[in-house]
Amino acid sequence: MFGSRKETYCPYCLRKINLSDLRFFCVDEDDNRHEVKLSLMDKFFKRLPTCQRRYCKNRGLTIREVECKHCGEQLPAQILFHDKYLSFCAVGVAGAGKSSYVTTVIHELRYSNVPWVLQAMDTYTTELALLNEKLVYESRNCLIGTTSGIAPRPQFWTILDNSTASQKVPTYSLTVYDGAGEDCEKIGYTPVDAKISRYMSSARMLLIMFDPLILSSVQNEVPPEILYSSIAHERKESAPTNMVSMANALVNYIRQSCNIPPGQRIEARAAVVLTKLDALRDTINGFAPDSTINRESPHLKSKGFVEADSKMVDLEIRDWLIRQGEIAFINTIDANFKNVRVFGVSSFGNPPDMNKRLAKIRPHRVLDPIMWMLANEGVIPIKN
Ligand SMILES: Nc1nc2c(ncn2[C@@H]2O[C@H](COP(=O)(O)OP(=O)(O)OP(=O)(O)O)[C@@H](O)[C@H]2O)c(=O)[nH]1
Ligand SMILES: [Mg+2]
Ligand SMILES: [Zn+2]
Ligand SMILES: [Zn+2]
Repeated sequence: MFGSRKETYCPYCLRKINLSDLRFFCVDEDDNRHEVKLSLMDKFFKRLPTCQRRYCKNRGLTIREVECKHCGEQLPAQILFHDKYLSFCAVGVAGAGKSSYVTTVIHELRYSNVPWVLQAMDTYTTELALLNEKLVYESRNCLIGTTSGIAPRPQFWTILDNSTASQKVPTYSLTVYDGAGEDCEKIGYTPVDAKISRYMSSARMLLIMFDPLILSSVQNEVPPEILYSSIAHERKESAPTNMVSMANALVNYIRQSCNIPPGQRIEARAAVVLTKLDALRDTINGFAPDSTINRESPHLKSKGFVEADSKMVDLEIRDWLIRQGEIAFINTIDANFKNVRVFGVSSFGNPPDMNKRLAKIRPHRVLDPIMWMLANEGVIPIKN
């Protein structure tokens, strides 16, 4: 499951794949889709095949469509040719802020001063990123809830690592799963649930998104207009308030699908991410103005992952969660995952207004969990 770094997995059925596990198709203008087999040379050079059909307009061109032999799902052709296979899966109750978070992370990775270049591998990823980016950054509207009842379609990105001076630019494939909270809350035994749980169990990092605004202790303190604007109203009816039962459902599912006995901790990294930090700014029981969590993230500037800063943030938020009575949630996560780190983020930087319109987007610490994953995968150095 969590194999060595050079291995590639089908992001849908999670089988380990190489060239011979794929089927290739040439699609010419007349929509005459036909299969193209690998030649011996293709296999030897580990390269994509070219169409050899006699009168095909694409003869001699590299194929564009690839599917997994095992599950039949379409994959981006480049997926095999990366130095590392990274993936994360955002889970959390409905309206926790998962999609907003993913949107700002992708935006930060693409447009702020980071040493990486991000490229979408397929049109679905390109279009979704464009749509969400327009909504949030240009129209300044909140996103609407992710469609539930279907397994989330993975988003495929290539990261080009510009931080090394070597001639060959290392590339990493980054798969992002962002499903509907409604589906994570009541995960059962339908085929869709099985698919979602497979995604969760295969991810190299789980982002367990924790919405502080579901806690009654917080609801009593946050000004009503901020509470109103920071909650997903279309989800209000179904919104559960219990992170512990969600955490339990989550770990049971991962255990089952990966066959991990109860006494053994799950290997996947778990980043617990407290969202919507901006909404807590003026609460008495919130974080002190000079606390580490309120300071600017130091990682990018330090060109690495600053362990001391991250550990401090982890402590501050754990302490805060305990003060809110959420010790059972933290215990559940700690008891089940080998590697847990707690983070706090604000995707927007400010709460939306009463009409759910956003001010200029100023993400706070959104890249921290991603930098933790990159540091642990050896992509960026750990600074002590
Ligand atoms: N104040 C504040 N509110 C936020 C922030 N991020 C998200 N929200 C609010 O939370 C609501 C839900 O955000 P989404 O990103 O759609 O949540 P989700 O977890 O993807 O929800 P589902 O797709 O339904 O599971 C938004 O409409 C915003 O009102 C944030 O950084 N600050
Ligand atoms: Mg969503
Ligand atoms: Zn597959
Ligand atoms: Zn052809």
